[in-house]
Amino acid sequence: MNLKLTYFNFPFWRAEASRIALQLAEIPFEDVRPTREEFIKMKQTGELPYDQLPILEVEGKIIAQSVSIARFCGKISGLYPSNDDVDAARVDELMETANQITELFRSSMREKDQTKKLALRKNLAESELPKWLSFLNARLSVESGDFFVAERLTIADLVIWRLCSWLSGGILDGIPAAILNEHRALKRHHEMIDSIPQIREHMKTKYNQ
Ligand SMILES: N[C@@H](CCC(=O)N[C@@H](CS)C(=O)NCC(=O)O)C(=O)O
Repeated sequence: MNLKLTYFNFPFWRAEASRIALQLAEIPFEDVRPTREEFIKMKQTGELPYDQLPILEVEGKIIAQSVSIARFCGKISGLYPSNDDVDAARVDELMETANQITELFRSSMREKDQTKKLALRKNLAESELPKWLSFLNARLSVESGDFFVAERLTIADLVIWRLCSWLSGGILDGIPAAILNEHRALKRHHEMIDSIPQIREHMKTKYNQ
């Protein structure tokens, strides 16, 4: 299968979960990482269905929207439940939740005034994120296993792990790096995925992280 995955050169969940799923399954793909200027050109040429990244090209057909791409990559990589519709729906649920949490940042990302931006982030750090991270923490505990769904690694684990790395990476103004600490199951999950040897090696090689 001819696959070309296009996203910026950073390990955000929107593409990184799919990149890692394909890599773990040893499925070759073209890993395209455009600069901002190249991204603007892509928008001008009309090749992005929603003027956004990531996109995945499969045999010449374009798929957009991170969750659709992750679901597709999860399926072909064996990281999406194939014979249990409830487990599959749980994976979808978690990826939609990652999207919803990410969207909480949209207005503060766009805010140019630093004081207003920090006020928006304060609300995220003190109210919205603790609430949503508690929800995720509780969903993890439901399974009483190490993974979110079906007691094995799925694409949802990779998505939530990258989301949590972003939230606790100390790179978001106004969001403390300790944001995960209260959420014990989620933090344990994050450390567990982070220490899977192939994932560790990938993060070290690609991003020196
Ligand atoms: N709903 C889209 C959102 C994608 C998105 O927000 N992509 C960002 C990068 S993380 C982007 O393309 N930003 C550039 C822009 O919107 O101009 C998805 O799920 O993929």
